[in-house]
Amino acid sequence: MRPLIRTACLRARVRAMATLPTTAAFSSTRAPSPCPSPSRARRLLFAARFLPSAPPPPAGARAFRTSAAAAEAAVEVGGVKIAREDVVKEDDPTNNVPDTIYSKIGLQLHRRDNHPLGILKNTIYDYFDKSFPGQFVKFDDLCPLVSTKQNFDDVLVPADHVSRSYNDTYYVDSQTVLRCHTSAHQAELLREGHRHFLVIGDVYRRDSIDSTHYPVFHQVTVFPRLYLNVFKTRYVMNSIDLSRIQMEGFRVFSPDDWSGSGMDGTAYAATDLKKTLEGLATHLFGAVEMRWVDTYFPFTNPSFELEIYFQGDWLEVLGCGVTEQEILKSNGRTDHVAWAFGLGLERLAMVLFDIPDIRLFWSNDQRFTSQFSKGKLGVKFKPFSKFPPCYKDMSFWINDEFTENNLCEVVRGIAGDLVEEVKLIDNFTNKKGMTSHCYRIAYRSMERSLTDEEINDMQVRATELHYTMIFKCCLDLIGF
Ligand code: FA5
Ligand code: MG
Repeated sequence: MRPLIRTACLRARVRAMATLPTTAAFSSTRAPSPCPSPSRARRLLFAARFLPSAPPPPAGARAFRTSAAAAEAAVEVGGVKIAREDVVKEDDPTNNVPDTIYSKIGLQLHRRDNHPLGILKNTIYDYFDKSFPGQFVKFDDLCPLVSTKQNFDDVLVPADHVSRSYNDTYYVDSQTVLRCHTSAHQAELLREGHRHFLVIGDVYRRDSIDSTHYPVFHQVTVFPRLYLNVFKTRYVMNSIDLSRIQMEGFRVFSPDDWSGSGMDGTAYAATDLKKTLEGLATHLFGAVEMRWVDTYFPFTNPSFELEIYFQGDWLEVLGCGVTEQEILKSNGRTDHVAWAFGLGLERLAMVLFDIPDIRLFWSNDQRFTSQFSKGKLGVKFKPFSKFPPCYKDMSFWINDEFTENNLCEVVRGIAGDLVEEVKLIDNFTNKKGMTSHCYRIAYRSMERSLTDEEINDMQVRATELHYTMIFKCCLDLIGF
């Protein structure tokens, strides 16, 4: 009897889910469908959006919230007030921003002089101020909410590029995203007449535990309802990939600059770019071995990555290149050439300060924050008491639609930063060709001991939500 009861219960839930809107996640031309009234299953899905640190509002709270209260709770970035309601829209099928992401907006770790990211930012500023006195204008307070035009079109990201998908980017609505790179500001700053500038800001991406791509478009076409909601609960599993701070550098040259050099504009800019960035790497790391790797970005040609040899491994430090002519032309710089680079501050700071886990950057724990002070780059972090991880296993039969990424999202949605790892530990196929997976989930707080009770609760909720989704997927397949 037990399995039947369980199935019936799930079936009731997924029936309710089947009423969810079918808007294609990638379509920016279709208007959002109206949302049905909440169901238990829907609430289950949304529950995954809330972290222990950001509990869901009590029942009815949203209904009574006034716009004045929302405005009061808003964060301000670059003069723009951003309230939760502006960014997290549970009833908008074109929105996939969870509360965990909203809670990071406005923190601006890079603007804290005593924070490792602020210290690193200031050291990079020093380098540019010394190398190009008075030339580079700095922007570290630009609003992270940008249009899809700024984030993609203005920097020539092709219409079918994977980064435009709901799977990769946080959409506030079909026309507005949380910027996924600081390059989103290039065009507007050029139009404002800036020639040399640095932009530092928080960027938001929905990266997964590994970088393998899966056929997003196919999945969304076949399972729009399911995936739309799975994406809503998507979280980044690899701690190194959590929200990050990026710096963009941009330098424009006029024909006078390269005319006497014997090089054409592109070669001149590429040479200057490499020299500038090698100088920056030396400024930060001292005499370090480095190498250039050819790569591709839609907005530069040629494009490169700089890697440094650090503690026995090649580490990608930044991406860069000579800006595509089309970008310069459309923004008032015909006949000029330019270079641009983008680097991630956390990765560098982890190496320079010996910080073992990216989650620590977001910690308010005094044992972390008190270790760093203004102007002191490279002070080695002393780990404070490490709490042991707690492991829980989850086993289930999989079908063709199962992806590890979706499981990871579910778990991160429930447990937030408390999840350290989700790892496949058993993969078994029986004689009938059915495959089961067993995943081991490691929960660990950077700051405190977790109780058995809270871990069990998270595990049960994650399992329930995951099963609901698998089951919903099966019913979709058979046209239920
Ligand atoms: C970009 O974001 C480009 N906009 C950079 C750029 C700007 C190229 C201008 C050319 C011209 P990419 O996704 O590779 O590219 O990120 C740039 C840098 O951010 C990386 O080199 C790395 O330093 C950092 N970064 C990117 N992804 C991660 C990650 N998952 N974890 C840590 N750092 C990352
Ligand atoms: Mg890269």
